[in-house]
Amino acid sequence: SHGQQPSETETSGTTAIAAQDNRSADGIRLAFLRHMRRTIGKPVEFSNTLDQYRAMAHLVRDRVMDDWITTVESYVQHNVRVVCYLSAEFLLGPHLLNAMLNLGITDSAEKACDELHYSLTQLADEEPEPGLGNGGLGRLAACYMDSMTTLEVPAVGYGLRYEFGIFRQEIRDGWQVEHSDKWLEYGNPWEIPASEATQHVSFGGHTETTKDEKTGELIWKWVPAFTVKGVAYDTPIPGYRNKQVNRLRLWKAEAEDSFDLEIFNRGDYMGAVRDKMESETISKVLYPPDETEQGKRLRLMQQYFFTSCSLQDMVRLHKLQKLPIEKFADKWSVQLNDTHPSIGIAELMRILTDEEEIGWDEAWTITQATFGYTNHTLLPEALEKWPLPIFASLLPRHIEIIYEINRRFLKDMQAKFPGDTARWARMSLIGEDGEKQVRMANLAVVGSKMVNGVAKLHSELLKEDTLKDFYEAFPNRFTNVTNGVTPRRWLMLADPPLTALLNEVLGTAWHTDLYALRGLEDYVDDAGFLDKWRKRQEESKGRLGDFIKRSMDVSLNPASMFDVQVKRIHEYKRQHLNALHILGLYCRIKSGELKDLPPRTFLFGGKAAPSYTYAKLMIKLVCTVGELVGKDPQTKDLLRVLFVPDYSVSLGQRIYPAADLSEQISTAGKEASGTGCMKFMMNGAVAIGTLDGANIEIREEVGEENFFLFGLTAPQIAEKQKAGYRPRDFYEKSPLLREVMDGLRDGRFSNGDRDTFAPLVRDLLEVDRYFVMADFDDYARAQSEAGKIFCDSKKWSRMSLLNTARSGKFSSDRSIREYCQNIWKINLDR
Ligand code: B1H
Repeated sequence: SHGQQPSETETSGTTAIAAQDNRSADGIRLAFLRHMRRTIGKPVEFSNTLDQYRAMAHLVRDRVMDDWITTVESYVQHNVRVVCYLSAEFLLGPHLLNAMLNLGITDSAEKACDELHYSLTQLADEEPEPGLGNGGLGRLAACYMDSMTTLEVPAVGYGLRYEFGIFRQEIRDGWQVEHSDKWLEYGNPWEIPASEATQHVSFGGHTETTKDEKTGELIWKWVPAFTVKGVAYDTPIPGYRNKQVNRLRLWKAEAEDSFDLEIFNRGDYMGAVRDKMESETISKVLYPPDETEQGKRLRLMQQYFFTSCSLQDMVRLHKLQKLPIEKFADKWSVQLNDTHPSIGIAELMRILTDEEEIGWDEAWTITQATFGYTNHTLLPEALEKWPLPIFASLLPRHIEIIYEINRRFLKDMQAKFPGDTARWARMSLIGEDGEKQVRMANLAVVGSKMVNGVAKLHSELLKEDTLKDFYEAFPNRFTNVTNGVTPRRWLMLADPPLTALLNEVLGTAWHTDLYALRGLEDYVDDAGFLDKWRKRQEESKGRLGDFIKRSMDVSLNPASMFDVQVKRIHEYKRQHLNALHILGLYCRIKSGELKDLPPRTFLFGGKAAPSYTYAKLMIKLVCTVGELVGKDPQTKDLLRVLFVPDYSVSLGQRIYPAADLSEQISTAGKEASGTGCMKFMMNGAVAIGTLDGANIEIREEVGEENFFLFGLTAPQIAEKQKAGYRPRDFYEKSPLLREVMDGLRDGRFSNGDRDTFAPLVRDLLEVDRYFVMADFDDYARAQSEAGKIFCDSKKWSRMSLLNTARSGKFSSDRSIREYCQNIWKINLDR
């Protein structure tokens, strides 16, 4: 068999047992020893844990590579249609244990480790997490790669190989401090450079036209100022137990060798170095802050760089397979993960018209048939718009193409909506209010065959509001695909004891058909099983408690309710609402009003954008509340508030299984979907939340009696906004809110410091864009209800079990099936 690697037995020296197959414990142990010698280059007895992790990673990679080769061969042989998922972020999380899980070699690896006297989990903890994403959007891309491969959808993920991922967060005196993330410092065993795929991407310069001598047609030529080399690094993505492996291809920017030399030879040494630096800066860091002109320009360069490399790569592969370029859209289905890669629409037009010399109309038909656009946010400040001067100077040919797309598009709209000049102006790809801008969302909608939101409500709001004009012009272009998360990482990897319990009663079908978890409902009145359910929940909390003790030296009470909010820190996600509610509890305990409160542990985690001052103040608020309630003898046994620093995928895997209550408290209409809510649900946490994003669908699935609902609805919010919202009215009406806000203003909670939180208090009482004041009382009501039910442990376990049982819809396998059916037109039952 070809899986066999003879050298494993050849070099082992210590044992006569040949590796019968490379998935056995013996096979793994021998491969480990071989990599320790040949890849790490150390006698095993001198190796440290990092060496051991690396040796293990390499042998697991070998096993993934075998399946990769056969997958690629079969794709080429069958000339399959390929999905290209273009995303500026892929937040993969650690590979080692995930790859073992998907290959089905975890038990063998554990056994091999036992024999070598190592702990597999300790080895795995050495892996630096590839933090190539900010939050939900990047993690979604990673879940989709897992599901596409598991469902055997031929797919390539295309993105940027950032040298520095999302910053590492430290909390110092309650304030966030950022450190750079050197995830590549000791090499990355999970990637393979693909030299054949190197691309060249141009920037700047000007365009020229010449007349074709025979036809008299105008020929456009882009004369760029400089080019940058794109080097491909591939990471294999294994499917779940199906021997399929897809490719994640990330581009690294490097200086063009010849280009450097040319300047260098002219004697402009500084210039050569500067250009080299500028080239390599493109893939240096994940999303540099874009407030400055320089930052904006760099970000646009990143987007164009990886999108152009990716499209050129598709064209290269297309031709390699001798397919006619006119059939591009039959072969490739390109999904735009938000507008970040939407410049690809103009880039494909450029490639087809300027380079492949296809006529405009045909090129446009191909382009539109190629792309799909997923929108991830309604927040106006997150809808990308590029100042025209920056855009035109970096991409002079693309701006011409966009003007031409726009000219034709507006002509259609003028025919469709005669006289409606205001509508034309709103729909134009070029914004003319104030400084001229290129509107990337408009470009993405106009250039795609399908547009989707990421949860039912979000997709409706897109049609009713943000993209209303476009919906009215192209109603059939709009659809919804509710997000999902992969149960392999978020249930099986995150919670092995729960997985074992589920396997025991349900078998293993749920691993790839999460709806099979419904079978759990048979046990909902089984007192013995509910007891088991509660015990395993307590064990999960104990495991997280051990970790927090080890890493933060804080002891948690596993009998208390674990009430968790982990996600990016943002005003619309309202971590401050959570903190203010805790201050409310504090006040009521101090006044003697609250006595028999069930003890609670409030856990927070998440990063604030480095330039987002308000969000950083929200972290400080949480930490201040934590110190206050933790020191006060009257509250310290009842309330514990902890901000867990440096939230990440791997930390999430520790936290979700231990949560009792899941905080999903965004202002209605603001969270496009949310995906953390789904991870909590699968792991049996009950949600407290608003009617926002995927919460609505979670509540629909789990039943209203198993969800703690509160707060204004999206239409109520919109109405309040129109009528003129006055947060102070709510402050005046609610005695508890008044006590909390007054206390915060007067320094009662911060050792007399009245300054730190003054901006926050002022904002909440005077502006409160996210309706924290309006929702405070109802949130406190829902919280107290949750607290009461938690005291009835049987009732709570029942709710918890039903959350897991009814989480089937939220598998990313279901999402990917819908993308295949409604957007990519890929038949899954081949
Ligand atoms: C989401 C983003 C996002 N929506 C801009 N938009 C970024 C926008 O660095 N940037 O410029 C980064 C990220 N991220 C999230 O996507 C939504 O807020 C969530 O509700 C949703 O679940 C997630 C996945 O669809």
